[in-house]
Amino acid sequence: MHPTYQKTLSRVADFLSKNDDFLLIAHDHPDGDTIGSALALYLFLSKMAKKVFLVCASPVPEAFGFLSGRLSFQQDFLFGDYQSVVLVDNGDLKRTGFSDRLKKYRRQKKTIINIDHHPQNDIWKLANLNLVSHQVSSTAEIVYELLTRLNKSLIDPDIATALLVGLYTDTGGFQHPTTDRQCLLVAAKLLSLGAKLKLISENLSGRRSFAMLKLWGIALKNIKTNKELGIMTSVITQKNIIAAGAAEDDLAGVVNMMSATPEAGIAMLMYETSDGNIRGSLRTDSDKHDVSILASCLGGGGHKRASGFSIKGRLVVKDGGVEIE
Ligand SMILES: [Mn+2]
Repeated sequence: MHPTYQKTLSRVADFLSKNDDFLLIAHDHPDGDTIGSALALYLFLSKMAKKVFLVCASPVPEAFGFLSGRLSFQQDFLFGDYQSVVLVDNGDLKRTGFSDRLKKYRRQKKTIINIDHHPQNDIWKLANLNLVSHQVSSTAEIVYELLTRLNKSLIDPDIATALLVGLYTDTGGFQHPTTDRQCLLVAAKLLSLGAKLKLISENLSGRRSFAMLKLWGIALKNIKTNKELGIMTSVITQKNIIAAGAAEDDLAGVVNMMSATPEAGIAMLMYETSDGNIRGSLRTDSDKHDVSILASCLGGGGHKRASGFSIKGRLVVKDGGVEIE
């Protein structure tokens, strides 16, 4: 690992042990990595008898209901109450859901720590410490190293399970190419600390509701391929979501299923959100493509193989094609 990373790891560990009061922020529309990593940090710092507040601007999806401590997530916080902030897996400032308050914290010279594995972004300037590695599968891997540095004996089965959720979800259930030796080594260590892998896979991979299957059916029916460009797309409107009795969260996994087909160099799923936006998820299983470039053209971002964007508007299906209005 890079020497600067190791140095920052020590500095962050030092800061966490010497200070007593932290606001932890998971990104909005949270995934398993931000939820698991932030929750693990929350449970761990609470065991160290620190004052910790855990926040995520969006509700935590029901699928994560099996995690103990999940109810500790709050959707908002009081500005004046905290001395330092830890951003976990946030990717960029907008995704924190609290850009303005974080900029104010910065002006008040409060300490902001950024723990992440996303590409460099606008948080880097704002944060005092950037504990970032691009070589890891997930932010949870970084948090595991940090907690080990602080006091490994405090990692109990609940904390280990939360961290394993991060590794598991960001690697698509240990299937993406980011599932390397280091990732599996950390996963093995988490298992020996009591992490419950079966509980995770049952809740996050196995479980599909009737509404979810109905919605997937619509998404799969709407698939179109452009052979020249090697792009496979599908769309879901709010009407589709309502007709299936489903929720937006139920679409998680559809785009991965699309990108696994040999015809799809790139897979893209666009769906309407209830607040008048169109969210796009992009995936590729091929080294030849970098979907984060495509996502950033549309004001979004992410990783080479998985990224997304959000734009104002709605989807209009016309003559077998789709337009954005
Ligand atoms: Mn992540």
